[in-house]
Amino acid sequence: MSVEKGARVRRRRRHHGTTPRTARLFGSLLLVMAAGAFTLGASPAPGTAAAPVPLDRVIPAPASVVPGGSPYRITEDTRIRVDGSREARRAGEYLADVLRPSTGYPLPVTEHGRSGIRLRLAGGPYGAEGYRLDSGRSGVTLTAAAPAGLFHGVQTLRQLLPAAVEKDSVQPGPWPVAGGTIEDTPRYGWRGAMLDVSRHFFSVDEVKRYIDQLALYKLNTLHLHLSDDQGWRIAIDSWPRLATYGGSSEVGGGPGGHYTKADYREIVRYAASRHLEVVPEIDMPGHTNAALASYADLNCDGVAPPLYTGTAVGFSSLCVGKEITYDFVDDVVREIAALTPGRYLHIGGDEAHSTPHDDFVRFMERVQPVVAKYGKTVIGWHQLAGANPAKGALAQYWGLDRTGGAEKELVAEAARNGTGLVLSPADRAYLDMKYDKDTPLGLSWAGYVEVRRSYDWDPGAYLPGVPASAVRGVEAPLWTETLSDSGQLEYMAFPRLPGIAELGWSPAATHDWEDYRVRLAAQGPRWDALGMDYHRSPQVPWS
Ligand code: NGO
Repeated sequence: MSVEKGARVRRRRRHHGTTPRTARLFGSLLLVMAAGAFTLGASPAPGTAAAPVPLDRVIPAPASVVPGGSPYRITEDTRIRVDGSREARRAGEYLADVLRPSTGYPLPVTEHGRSGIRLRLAGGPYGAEGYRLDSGRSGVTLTAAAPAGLFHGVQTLRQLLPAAVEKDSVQPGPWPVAGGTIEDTPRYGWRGAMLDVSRHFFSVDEVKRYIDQLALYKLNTLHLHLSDDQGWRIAIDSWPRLATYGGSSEVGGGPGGHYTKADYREIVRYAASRHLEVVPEIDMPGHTNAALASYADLNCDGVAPPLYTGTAVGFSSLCVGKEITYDFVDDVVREIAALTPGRYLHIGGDEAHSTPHDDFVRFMERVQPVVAKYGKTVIGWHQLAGANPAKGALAQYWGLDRTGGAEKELVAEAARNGTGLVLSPADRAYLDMKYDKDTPLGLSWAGYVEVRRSYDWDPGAYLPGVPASAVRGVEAPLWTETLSDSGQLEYMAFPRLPGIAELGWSPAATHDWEDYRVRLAAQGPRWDALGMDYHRSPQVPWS
């Protein structure tokens, strides 16, 4: 359990935003005002003893919320009661790990006793990820049909407790949970986040920290962009220089780095413990300078280019006409598939500007069967739609609202022919776009993307001519040309990531910016308590 605790999101230095001192002073003033308001009879602040967090103040918005009845109060006598299953016990231990540091209560995880917090796996209409939460005077019961559902239910329970529950030192409490019932299942099966560990390398602990943040909002897919022009980040035994040389730098010329196979397995294991499936990406045939620099033979002219530390795109290509290219692809795909319990392997395919179109099509026709041979399903960036996607393949759309009709029509046609779509429109879902002109980090090639813009669209109706059933979900990519530590990742991901998570989870009928921004504001104190950085967007009514 110690590894798990070590990776819990911890307090860290802030890089941006309001000066902490002013914020604290303002915070104490608010506290005094809130206390005053309470004695004067005005409505008390949510998350206090008198007013628990309202049952619907959750992100992603649950499918159904029926508030009512008395609240439950977690006390030093509370037990976390699990059924006999290993999975319920695991979810119970995870919940205990979240609650113990801040409450200071023992919270034993046990199969015995009556009241308390109860976690049970049972039948019911909750599918692979849904759950039901019942809260009343004698306890809170989470019911799910599958382990991931219990885990997501635990995340909901977490948000129903006061923000101070996220702190890692004992807080005064009290710890009420509003009464009522939530029934909840996700809209889409693919709710992803992509992390680019190639442009800048991120350590296993940094990736775990991000995984914990994704889990808060019920995301279930972590797509790792493991190779690009600037760095190859995963050890491949049959081509060792990919990692040792191709991974030895990054944007700006820093030392880079790579994951050993043991490191990578640890990321996969940790993600699975948070019910996230890891999707590895090897970007091909473009975005391959790090590989081309590592092995001269992979180049058409037999000459290895130097390592690249800039941020241009579209200049590199594997040599489509050489057989060794396919030996390389076979070895890489085989070794990565062997490390991957998940279903998918991402083969990139974006911005192959240095690969003639016919070669691109030829390359994809040879490479997709290799992925299938090693038991995985292909996903590629949406340019795959122009190259005969394999049966069952998914395409990840990253165009813009203003992207031309011809390109969108190509994607729609593939979708009508059975290619599933994951939506990551760059001017909505890209977490590396600047919020506005003053954002100190990020890029702006897709425009500025403030919080409302990233939230206010419907994945089900986004691409014209696409059958609703073709949309498998959404994903928020975080490219790291300008980002090199966890604080910077957080500043760009929050507060936009929860919005993409909500688009992936919540029924379209719950979509409402005015309601969402209030729920989003309530997350701020949680991120403060977790020591996370975030953008204090003027569009959000932070308290
Ligand atoms: C594009 C490009 C990436 C960049 C990113 C930056 C895709 C799929 N290819 O998205 O190489 O890093 O933009 O926003």
